[in-house]
Amino acid sequence: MLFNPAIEQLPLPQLRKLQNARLREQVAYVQARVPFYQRKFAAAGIDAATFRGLEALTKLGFTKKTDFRDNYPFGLFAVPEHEVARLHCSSGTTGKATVVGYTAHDLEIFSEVVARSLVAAGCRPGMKLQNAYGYGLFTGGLGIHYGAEKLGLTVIPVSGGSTDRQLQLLQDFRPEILCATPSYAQVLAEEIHRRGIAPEAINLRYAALGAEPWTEAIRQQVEAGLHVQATNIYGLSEILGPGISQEDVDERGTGSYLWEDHFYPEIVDRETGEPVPAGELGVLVLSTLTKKAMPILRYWTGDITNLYYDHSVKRTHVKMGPIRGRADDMLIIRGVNFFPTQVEDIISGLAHISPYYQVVATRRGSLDEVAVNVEVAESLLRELGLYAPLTDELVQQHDYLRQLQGTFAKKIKDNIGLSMRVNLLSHGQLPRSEGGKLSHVQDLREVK
Ligand code: DLL
Repeated sequence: MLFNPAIEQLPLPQLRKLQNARLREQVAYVQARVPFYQRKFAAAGIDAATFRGLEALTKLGFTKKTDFRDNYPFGLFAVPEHEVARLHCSSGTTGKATVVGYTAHDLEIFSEVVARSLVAAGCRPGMKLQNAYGYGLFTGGLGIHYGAEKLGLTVIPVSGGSTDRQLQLLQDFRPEILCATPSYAQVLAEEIHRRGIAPEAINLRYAALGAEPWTEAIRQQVEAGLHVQATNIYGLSEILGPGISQEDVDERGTGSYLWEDHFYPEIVDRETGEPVPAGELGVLVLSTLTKKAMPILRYWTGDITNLYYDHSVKRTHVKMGPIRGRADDMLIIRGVNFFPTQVEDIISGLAHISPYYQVVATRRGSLDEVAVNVEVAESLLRELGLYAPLTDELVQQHDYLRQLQGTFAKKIKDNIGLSMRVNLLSHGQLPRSEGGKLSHVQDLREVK
């Protein structure tokens, strides 16, 4: 089953034609309504009346996160405030929130692409979906919620956290689908194992995981622990929210379909901003083609990935590889480039370490120093009878924790080639944003 076969299987030449027409319309729309784009177009010598569509797109320059901050809160809106039906925010754990707005029409499209995504993830009308993405200003909760309703699912809007309640509902309501961040899905899998909950007690079949980078190793753990088929769902508030791209459950590991009729993707070189050769890695840049409240052209997502067409498959839309990191997350430490996902790969091979970690870079004199702060699995601390927040002193007093710290540091050194200090923490010690995410990198060095 496809949610919208006519569009999802639209032959490429027609899809391009549709994108071209929509892009030209969107360019004319922002030129008439958004001072930020009026200024940008004037500076680049662009006029909607003569704009040639996709082939001229790169002339537009980029829209960046700072443009949202500079126009806080409503400066990028293309409609009067009373036409905005909903507001969301993309809030990091630091800094001013990024505000995004939607008209009723935008919310319809939001639900449509999420419904398409959920079908690709394995959902069928009549199934029940437990939604463990945070409800609130974060786009994950409500975004999935309305798409699931549009598809005809029964939604269990439990929101993030409260592991006891999540597990209770999984057993009592017996949903077939779980939507959660991959790290929270790992926590649930671990708790099910620890509590000895029998596989038959839970009826899950599918999990749509996203909102943060994850790896094949995490997929295997979640699939084995929750007895599901786990797919990737990607999105970002500035462009919409979840549902910009989604992996098909039968094509797991081959990339996520990006819904090209509403979002036009490009991959550019992180240094030069120029398009990279087809299929190569670079920064994902997205343009909205149909948004009314807050149309955004050439948004620099900062997410590193690649795009390719896979002609042997169910849909015609382009596929996006997994997010390999963020352009601004990459750290150069004593000359070595590394992405925090490399630390994540090591974590997924270690018992008793949770997926919650943060890499902190500092500089002492002219020397870079890196610490990895990571939360230990709750179950281990309970076994050790440790209920107070972990401190280095406590870690040194417990042989097992000291060894765990040493093993982790050694693996980092062996695999990444850098010495990093490992700080073990208790669950909840690292700061999370409202969406339950935590930023995996903090670069506190003065000279970058
Ligand atoms: O995280 C929207 C979302 C909600 C997506 C639920 C999927 C599921 P933001 O809070 O604006 O929006 O954060 C967007 O999160 O630029 C990526 O860096 C990261 N991200 C989102 N999905 C994925 C994914 C939501 N599947 C930022 N894989 C994006 C890797 C992801 N990173």
